[in-house]
Parts: sequence; C-alpha cells; structure tokens
Amino acid sequence: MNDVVPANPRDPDFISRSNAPLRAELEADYDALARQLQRRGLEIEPIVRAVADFKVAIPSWGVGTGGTRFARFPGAGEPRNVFDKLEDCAVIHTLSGATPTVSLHIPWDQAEPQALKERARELGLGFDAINSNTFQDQRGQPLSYKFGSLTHTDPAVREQAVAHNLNCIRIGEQLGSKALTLWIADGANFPGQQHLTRAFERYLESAAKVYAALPADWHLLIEHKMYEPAFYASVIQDWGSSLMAAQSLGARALCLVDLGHHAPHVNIEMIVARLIHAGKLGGFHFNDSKYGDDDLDAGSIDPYRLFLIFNELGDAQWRRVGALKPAHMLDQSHNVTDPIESLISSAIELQRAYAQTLLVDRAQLADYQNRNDVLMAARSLKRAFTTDVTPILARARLEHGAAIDPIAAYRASGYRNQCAQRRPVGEGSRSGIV
Ligand code: PSV
Ligand code: MN
Repeated sequence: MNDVVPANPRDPDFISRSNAPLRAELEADYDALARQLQRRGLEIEPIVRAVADFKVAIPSWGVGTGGTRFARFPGAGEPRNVFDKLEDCAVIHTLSGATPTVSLHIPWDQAEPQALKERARELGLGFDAINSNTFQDQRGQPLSYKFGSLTHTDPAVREQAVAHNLNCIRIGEQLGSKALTLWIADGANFPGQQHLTRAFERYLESAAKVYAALPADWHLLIEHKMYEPAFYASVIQDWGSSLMAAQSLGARALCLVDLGHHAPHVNIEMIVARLIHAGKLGGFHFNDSKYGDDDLDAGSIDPYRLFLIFNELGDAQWRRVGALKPAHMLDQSHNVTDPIESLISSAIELQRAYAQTLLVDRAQLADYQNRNDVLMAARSLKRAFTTDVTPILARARLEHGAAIDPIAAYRASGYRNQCAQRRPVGEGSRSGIV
C-alpha cells in the first residue's frame, strides 16, 4: 500500500503534486488519441472543451453511507450533518472538476439557508434542484404520510404535503436553486386499497398548488418510480403518468428520469427520446442497476445503456432541438464503497458517456439509417462507444485544475481518515434506505 501523507485534497498544490508524475503519460496518450480522431475527421480540442463544460449535481444524501431494508454499515468519518456533506461535495468537485452543485433534500438537510449559502460559497459550490420529502414522517409532524401525502384521501394531509413543498421552494429560493424535484411514495400495496383514478386526480390537484407557487424562473421536476415503497400500484409509477402530469400542470412542469425507476429491460433511451419529442425532458437522476432501483454507481453495470441515453441527448443537440437543458444529477446509495470515491467515479463515467457520444458521426449514422444499413448503423454507435476517451476526460479535468487521477489523489490525501478523527461516530440510523 502507498504511504499516505495527510493532505487537504482541495489544496491546489497537493493536486498539482499528485498530477506531476502522471503528466508525461497523459500527454503521450492524448496525442495518440488526437491523431486517431483526426483520421476520423474529428478535432480533439472542442471535445475536451465540451467535456470540461459538462456538469452533474451531487445528491447531498449520496455522500453518506446508504443502506438496504436489512442493514446499514456506517463508514468511518461519514458526514454528520449538511455542513459535513458540503465539505465532502467540495472534495468531489475539486478533484473531479465536474460537480459544482449540490442537490439538497428537505428536511434531511434543514439548516439556516444563509449559513448554507455562505458555506457553499466558501467551498466553491452552488445548489441544484431542491428535493421535498413527504415519504417519511418527521418528528413533530401533525399528520402521518403512512397512507399517502399529496394523494392522501384526507385533504388535511394533502395540505400538509403541499405546505412542505412550498416551504422547500422558499428554502431553495434563498439558496439559488431553480427547480423542485417532486418524488412521492404514494400508492397501494393491495388491489382495492386505493381508487387508482381518484388518487391520480388528487395528485394533479395537489401538484397544481405546488406548481402555482413556483417562482417564474423555476421548473417542477416530476420523478416517477415504478414501485417501492408501494408494491402494488404507485401513483406516479411510469413516464406516462409523469408526462400526463407535466402536460396538465403547465410548461414549467417537466419529467425527471431516474435510471433505476423502470421495469427491468425497459428501453430507457427510448423514453428519453419520447420526452425530448414532447418537450418535457427536465432532468436525470443517474445511477445504475441490475434488478431494480439498486442505486449503484453510474456506468458500473451497463455502460452501453448510459452511452445510449447520452446518445439521444447528443442527437437532439445535433438536430438543434430548442430549449433542451436537462438537469444532470446523481442519485446513488453507496453500501460497500467510500461514497466520495463512488461519486467521483460516477461523475467520470457520465463524462465518458458524453464524450463518446460526441464521437458519433451523426450525418453518417443518419445515412445508414435512411438506407437501412442496419449493421453499419449499429457499428457507428459501437465505434464511438469503444473509443477510449480517458485522455480527453483527464485533459478536461486539468482545465479546471482538477486531478488527472481523482480517486488516486483522494486516497493519497488520507481525507477519509482525517474525517474519521474529527467526525466521531454518532448514534445515526443503522438501517433503512437513505
Ligand atoms: C426515490 O427512490 C428517489 O430516487 C428519489 O429521488 C428520492 O428523493 C431519492 O431516491 C432519495 O431517497
Ligand atoms: Mn431519484
């Protein structure tokens, strides 16, 4: 094992010391890739610049150790509160150069907004979409969400859930957020438990009240999820329900696609294409999965699917589809890895998929498609996907003063150990999904 000399991973001198031994190899690989791409008619520099501009938000809950229904194994030095979380997010951003914003979850991250804003500013961070939480009862809350929130049969519970969302908007406004992400757990575990149509109507009525309170430059991002915790029928279970809701609410209501929230084998890139067509693609919660809402690291199981999703965005850009600016956010739960490492790794995998889609020869692909040259059309995507763009990603990071190898630098800094010293283990939850 390498010796770890404790260092501040956000210190620019530390980062350039970590980069020094890697520079020569990177230059050689970069030049070789530049020549390879040139033979394909592609200039490498605009691709580096595009990747350097690519950003993804970190979910505040992602920097803590996650868990399953069975157990949570807390990690040493994990964040104890939102200020610790911001510090971890700043480490991820400084080393990766790709994650300048944080997506907060209320009330998990409840704190004085000015203090939050000030600390974020010191750390060079901003705030992305704010997330409401009506899927749990909070201490002191008058009415329970056990049987639903925005869709509850009792109007008083619905009002409480609406009021919570309005409060999230107020907090978000003070932080500089521009969107509220609405995910509800409402649904049924038994046939007959819930009137399927009326529950959706109640959702529309409650969501309209939230939508009416949105500041003019905000979006409402509607996140669907097929199941869990409702196992028989979730009210906003699929992109169809999400799209219907977004269309009935208004122009600033958009759909958010969490990659883990679909039935197995569903063609997510197709959903992305349809939402782009409808002008309703609002954003993503990126992660990966094998079986369900596994919340695994982005690109860890099926990087080709990730590429194909980005490919739809690349295609829309090529076709100059107006006003498409989907929010990029991660939504992961880290049970067996250091969350900071996983989040860095995911940010890199998103940039990789994005960079690869920039290599697709779209005019040529369109030609293959029009001539029904199936094999060549498929090969043109595969060719982009199988190109190793690692040197492009590293060069893009260098443009931000970030690390050539962010995970190696993170480990070399001994940050987690330092946190373990100054963040003593508390009495946090040892079970449950975060
Ligand atoms: C629900 O599973 C979800 O994907 C929503 O985005 C929540 O806000 C998040 O996970 C955190 O539990
Ligand atoms: Mn999500």
